[in-house]
This record gives sequence, C-alpha cells and structure tokens, in this order.
Amino acid sequence: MKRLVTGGAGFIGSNYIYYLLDKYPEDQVVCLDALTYAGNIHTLQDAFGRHNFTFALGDITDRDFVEMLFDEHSFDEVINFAAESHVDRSIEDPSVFLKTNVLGTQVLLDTCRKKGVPRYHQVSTDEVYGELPLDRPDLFFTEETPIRTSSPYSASKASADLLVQAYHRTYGLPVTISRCSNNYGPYQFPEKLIPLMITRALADQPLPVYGKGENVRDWIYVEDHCSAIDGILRLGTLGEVYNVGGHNEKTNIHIVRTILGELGKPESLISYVPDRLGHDLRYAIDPGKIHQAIGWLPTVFFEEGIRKTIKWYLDHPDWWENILSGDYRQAQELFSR
Ligand code: NAD
Ligand code: TDX
Repeated sequence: MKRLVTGGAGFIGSNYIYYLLDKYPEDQVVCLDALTYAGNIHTLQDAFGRHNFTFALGDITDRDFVEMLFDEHSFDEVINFAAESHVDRSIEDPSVFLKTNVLGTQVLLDTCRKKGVPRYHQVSTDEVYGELPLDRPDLFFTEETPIRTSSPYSASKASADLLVQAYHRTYGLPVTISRCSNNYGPYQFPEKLIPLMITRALADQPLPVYGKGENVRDWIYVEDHCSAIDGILRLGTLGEVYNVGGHNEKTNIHIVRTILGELGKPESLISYVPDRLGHDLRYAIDPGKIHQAIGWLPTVFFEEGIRKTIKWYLDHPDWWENILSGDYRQAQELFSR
C-alpha cells in the first residue's frame, strides 16, 4: 500500500504520518508539502530515518508537479491535509486560502481522476457549519447541518468540500470527507490558541484572549483525529461525510486558565483584546454517525490530553523556539535548494 499525505509537514498531517508509520510499518508513505510558514521540516526528522518514508517538496496547486509525482508513485490512497489553516490570517488576506484550499484541492481531485487513484480523502473542518448559539447546549453539528461559513478560511474549506462531493457525484471519484473539531497536541504551530498560550506563558508574556473568552470550541487530541481518518479510509462509505469530535467543549478562558494553572503562572498574564471579526460563538460536534458506522470513539480525555500537550512543549523547547526565532525557515530554504 502506498499513501500520499499532503500537508504532512504541518501539525495534523505530521501526526498522521507518524500514526501510519507505526501502524502500517510495511506500507509506503509519501509526504507532499510546500513548506509554507506552517510547514516545518524538523517536525519530520524521525520520519526521514524510516525506509518507507519519502518527502516531496511541492505545491498542491502546481498541476505539472502533482501529475509528475503521481506518475512516479502509483498511489493507493491520497489524504489531503494541505491547507492554509489559520482563521486570523484568512481575515487579513483571503487570497492564498482560496488558491491552496480550493484550487489545490481541485488539482488533487483532477489528478486522482486522471491517474485512477482508488481512494481520496479530504480533511475538512467543523467550521463549515458556522456557529451554534451559546445558550443552546442541546444543539450540535450533524452531517445534515447546513453549510453556513463565517470566515474566508471556512468558506474556502466548504468550497473544497463541495468540489469533492461534486467529483464523486459527477465522475464517480471514490472519496470520503471528515469534518473534525479543534485539534491539539504535539507539533501544533504556536499561532493557534493552545500552543500560543503555552509558549507565551512560559515566556511570561501577555496571553491575548479575544473578546470575553466565552467562545466555545470542541477539543480533540490529534491522535484521535488520526484514528478517525484511518477508520474512515478502512470502513467508511464512498461519497459520505463524517463528523469527528469528542464532546469536549470548553470556553477559551477555561483553556487559558488551565494552561496557566498547569504551568504555575499567574492569571494576571491574561490580556483581553478586541474580538476576532466574525468570531464564531460555539462549535460542537455530534459524532454519532462515525461511531455507528465504524465504531470510532475518541480515547483521550481533555484533562489527560492537555497535560500531555503541555509536557510535550516543555520537553521540546528547540522545536518551538526555532519557530519563534524564525530560524526554522533557514532549514526550509536549504532544503528547497
Ligand atoms: P497546518 O497549518 O499546521 O499545516 C498545513 C500544512 O500544509 C503545512 O505543512 C503547509 O506547509 C502545507 N501547505 C500549505 N499550503 C500548501 C500547498 N499549497 N501545497 C502543499 N502543501 C501546503 O494545518 P493543520 O492544523 O495541521 O490542519 C491540517 C488540515 O486539517 C487542514 O486541511 C485543516 O483545514 C484541517 N483541520 C484542522 C483542524 C485544527 O484544529 N488544526 C481541525 C479540523 C480540520
Ligand atoms: O490569540 C488567540 N486568542 C484567542 O482568544 C487565538 C489565536 C485564538 N483565540 C480564540 C479564537 C477561537 O475562539 O481561541 C479559539 C481557538 O482559536 P484558533 O486556535 O485560532 O482556532 P479556530 O479559529 O477555532 O480554528 C481551528 O479549529 C478548526 C483551526 O485553526 C482550524 O484550522 C480548524 O479548521
């Protein structure tokens, strides 16, 4: 079995590559990544030692390159993690979000079709459903919830989802889609809430909480997301969408206080800042379908997962200090020559 993982130098893609290398030690994994600011070649250093791992530096929007890669390797599965993923950046400048997330997905779909790849999986997000109100804890996103996006990021991800579904319906492309809630764990870029707060608290810098910190996210430990995707690829039904989440809803301020408590840092570091534009109030996934269909359930409770995550950042200062200093970009430049 030979799998292509796009965006594998990023947070979830790299965790998925390690998951695959451990679970299927005989299978081949090829990572295609453009090493944008969010990709980090150091993240994959343990994978480079494995005989069955190959890294390809390239952009999913580059049709010629993607076709060449597919000719070189005959892929059995393509799993698309590659994306611009940060909502705040999409508010600053939507353009690259449309290019990578929509047109990049189109290139991958076209190439899968042209080369007859037997399986394509699109890694999507619960953000395509927009927001739920804070005062209706009984409401959850199901796969039937209408798409109603808030940010340029979520609009681009929703567009990609629709394209994937269209390629299934029109051309019979064998696809599945997962829509997961907020991930946390090792190798997450320190612009996202949890690693940002950990790294800033360690440096005794102010922790910027948007608005009143009352927005709710449904958190999932990254390994549980990996096992869900693997399950969908093994047991899912072609053409279907699966929501992935674990009933782990927390307010942002709860997350920030938990991190400060675990690190023994004062709450005076919290700094309330102006709210994100179009800030979604609450995300909450109903994971009933994936549980019924393939028996998947998350295994890591938030209290355990957040401790593991904080410990990982404490144990790997080189990884994130290299990012904060910008030094990690030098390795990327050397690598791309
Ligand atoms: P990330 O930003 O950490 O990583 C993205 C990776 O994609 C990087 O390695 C980057 O270099 C690569 N990339 C970007 N543009 C590329 C291009 N044009 N060609 C090739 N590679 C490119 O993102 P993440 O948090 O790991 O998210 C991965 C996927 O999961 C995304 O599709 C995202 O929408 C989705 N998702 C993320 C979350 C979350 O909580 N982080 C939740 C649900 C779904
Ligand atoms: O500095 C901050 N202060 C703050 O209060 C940051 C970066 C975030 N926040 C808030 C905004 C959100 O309510 O924390 C919450 C989480 O923010 P992010 O980490 O930026 O994640 P979110 O916007 O929820 O989107 C994430 O989950 C869904 C990922 O970045 C997406 O890629 C994924 O699709």
